[in-house]
Amino acid sequence: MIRCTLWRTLCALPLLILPATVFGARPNFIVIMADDIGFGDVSAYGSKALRTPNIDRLAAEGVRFTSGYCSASTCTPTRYSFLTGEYAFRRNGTGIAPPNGQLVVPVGVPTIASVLKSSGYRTGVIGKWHLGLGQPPAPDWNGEIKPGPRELGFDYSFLLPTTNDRVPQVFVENGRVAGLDPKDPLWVGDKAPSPDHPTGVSHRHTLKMDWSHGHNQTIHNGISRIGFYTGGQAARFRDEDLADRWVEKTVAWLAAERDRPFFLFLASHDPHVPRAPHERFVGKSGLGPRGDAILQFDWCVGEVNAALDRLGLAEKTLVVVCSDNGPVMDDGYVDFALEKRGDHRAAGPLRGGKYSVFEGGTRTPFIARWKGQVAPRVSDEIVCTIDLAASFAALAGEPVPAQGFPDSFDVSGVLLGRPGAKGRASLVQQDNGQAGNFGYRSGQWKLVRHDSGRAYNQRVEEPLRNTPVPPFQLFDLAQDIGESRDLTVARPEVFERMKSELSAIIAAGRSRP
Ligand code: NG6
Ligand code: CA
Repeated sequence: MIRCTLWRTLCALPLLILPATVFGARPNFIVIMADDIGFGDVSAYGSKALRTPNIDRLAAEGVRFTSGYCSASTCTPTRYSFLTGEYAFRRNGTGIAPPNGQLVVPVGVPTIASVLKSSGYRTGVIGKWHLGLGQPPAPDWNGEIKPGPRELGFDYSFLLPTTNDRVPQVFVENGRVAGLDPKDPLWVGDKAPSPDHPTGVSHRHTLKMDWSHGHNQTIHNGISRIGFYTGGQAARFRDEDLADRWVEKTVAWLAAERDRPFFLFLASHDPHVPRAPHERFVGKSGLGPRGDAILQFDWCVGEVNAALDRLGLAEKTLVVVCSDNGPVMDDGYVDFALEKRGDHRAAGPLRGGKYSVFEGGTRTPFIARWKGQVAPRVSDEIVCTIDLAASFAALAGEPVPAQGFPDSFDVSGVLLGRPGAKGRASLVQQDNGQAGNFGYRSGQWKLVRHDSGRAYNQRVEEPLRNTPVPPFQLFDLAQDIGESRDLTVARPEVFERMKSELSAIIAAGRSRP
């Protein structure tokens, strides 16, 4: 009898030691990733011109990070790192994916989705994918498109395959083009299918939004794009309906999965070009289509919030709102983002934006809310989208595979606003990945390295240009958040230390011990 009681007590001990989240109360996870939203673009981060009440509500009920980052200043590498927990600069081919690009994440590598799936979570991705699909030479647009999200651990997927300024404008649901009529096959290519194929050059006068650079090939819905396609007419969507469709699919998926633990990656396209939000948002921001698209994103966040409340899930779900890279004004279409911005500063006080390794390229709004679990707070701990893999695994009580998530740190304590919890000590920031440009933040210090000697978008409020830049710069972010006073000469010891730490992280192949 005594032995039996002792045995029971011993068995119960590990359960007492485990955090509450591991036993009995594992949260659901939703990551809502915006596309090109900047640090200064939402009112919780100081925007006066744009009011974003739904994002602000999450911030007021959760943790609002002032040093929340994505790992790259373009889309594909940030998404690669978010899924795999690996810095994208470690893998070739992770730069901006082309229209017919194949899946850039190797099948078999642990992903945030596969790890949560093996931990008993239902997993879904809805929205912009832009990580390539299928195998060489091109995705099988008229058949089964694989490998794709399913092979990476997602039970459900409803995707815009690339990015909406690239062809084709169709949804891929669970590996097939949704609504495709087999009698009208979809063809996608990088050369014009015939000499008389209408393009943004030959039919420029018919466009409802003109292009400013690139984006002048196949026309759909009055907007010319990057790449060529024909057919698949019944499957094509209107740009204006993208956000509505994703909200619809999200709400339905949440309702279906409400009784099981789930992980949803909801990848918005706002405010990426072409900025064509639904008609009900047009003219509402006063800042032109870019501002209107941000209001549409805020609306999406509100709809997800409302669904969580309605389904009784708000207190069971950790919601993260973040971005895939910083802001850009003219990104290829004449939508007057720069001309109509007024006093609005998309990157807030930060220097640089999309395509750049200055802070504005990767430091963005970043909010985590698990309603009722934490006292709301503002945190200046460093967190990054690359850390969500290890952090969610920890909250799910699932060990990280030995070779998996090599650059992802468990920052779950700070995501939950736990007093005294620490974020990362340092973070490597990259651009699209080809030019050998890096940012390296460690504590208050920021090293900027440009092997190429040039940088895009050094000032987001100026026209997008690739301009000369010194090979190294050092900034003290505590004094100079706008990265304007180079301290490489004044602080040689910090400069040397930062340089060698960055090189060591790049050479080591992994940064998580
Ligand atoms: C660039 C495009 C830009 C955008 C970007 C990808 C040109 C001139 N520019 O090459 O418009 O599509 O790629 O953006 O074509 S991202 O947010 O998906 O990374
Ligand atoms: Ca983007």
